[in-house]
Amino acid sequence: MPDNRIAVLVPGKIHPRVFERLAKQFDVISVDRGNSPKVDADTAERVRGVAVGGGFDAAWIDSFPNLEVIANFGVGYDGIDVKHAASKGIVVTNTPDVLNDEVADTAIALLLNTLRQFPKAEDWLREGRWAKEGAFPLSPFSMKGRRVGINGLGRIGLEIARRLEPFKVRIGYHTRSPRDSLPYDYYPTLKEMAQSVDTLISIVPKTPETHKVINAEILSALGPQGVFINVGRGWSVDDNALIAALGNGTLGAAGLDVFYDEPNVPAGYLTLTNVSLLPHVASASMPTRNAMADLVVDNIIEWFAKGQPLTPVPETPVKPRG
Ligand code: A2R
Repeated sequence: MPDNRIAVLVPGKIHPRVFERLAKQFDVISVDRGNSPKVDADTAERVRGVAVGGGFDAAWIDSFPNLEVIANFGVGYDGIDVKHAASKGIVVTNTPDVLNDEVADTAIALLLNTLRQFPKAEDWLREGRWAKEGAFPLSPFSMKGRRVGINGLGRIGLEIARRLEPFKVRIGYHTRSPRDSLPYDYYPTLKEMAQSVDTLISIVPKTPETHKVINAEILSALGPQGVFINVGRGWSVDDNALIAALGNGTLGAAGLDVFYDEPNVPAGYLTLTNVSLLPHVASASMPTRNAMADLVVDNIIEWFAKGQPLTPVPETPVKPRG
């Protein structure tokens, strides 16, 4: 029997809860990722929604003539050609807020791991070195007395700042527009901030303006006692400059959860001992990923029920469904 329900496409892998919930009320069409979608013309015509965890470029958008909504799994939607979607009246949604706490918690954990070398200390214990060789070496850095600058003080950046307050560190931030109601030091440029702090946490989106903004000049301004933490996008970092700065002592240490070309991590990081590396796990807990999955599905449900998704991105303002 033909499925007369609205067809929603899922390209590649996505959280299983998205599938389960969508399948209750939509005809879910699962396709492999690749250069172009492998679906017949009839199916392509029937697709009116997309739930996606990776990219969805202009060619994919153009493959579905009746597409109305693209629901992205994640707050960063740089993999979706939103400009093209907007030009065709297609709404794009993301999953803001539901991951703020998890990502902010991870930023603090990564900062502490980087400063105090806890992963290495655990290895020391597990490898039997504590018993054989004695105490783990003292960590060269500490949270005490740090001056922290946050590059990006949006939903997640603000949660990071709030978590830093009880550590009694000085907190500043750089964004394009100051948030005057907040008690933190504002820096109109990233360079001025890097010159004034010794700890830089980056949580900006991937945009043309944020490409490789963490460069040799910024790292050198942070200095040998300086620490850089990235939980935003690898896109914002000049890896060659960071690897060189960590290797020659221009910068003290770094903690990275995100990389330029995931899951490929530049080999230069792997041999350095003053960098703490995570495989993009900032939001990766079951409760938070479930909440993100729910928001993806709820955006699609709300769009088709009411013509008003819960969390459209600003580039695709919602016009009521005709
Ligand atoms: O510049 P503003 O005032 O629009 O502040 C935003 C800041 N931001 C920038 N700061 C400096 N230079 C830029 N070129 C620039 N572009 C954006 O980043 C704002 O404070 C922050 C982004 O905040 P939200 O849009 O609330 O994003 P959220 O939820 O905090 O997530 C940030 C990113 C995602 O886009 C993913 O790439 C990653 O975290 O997971």
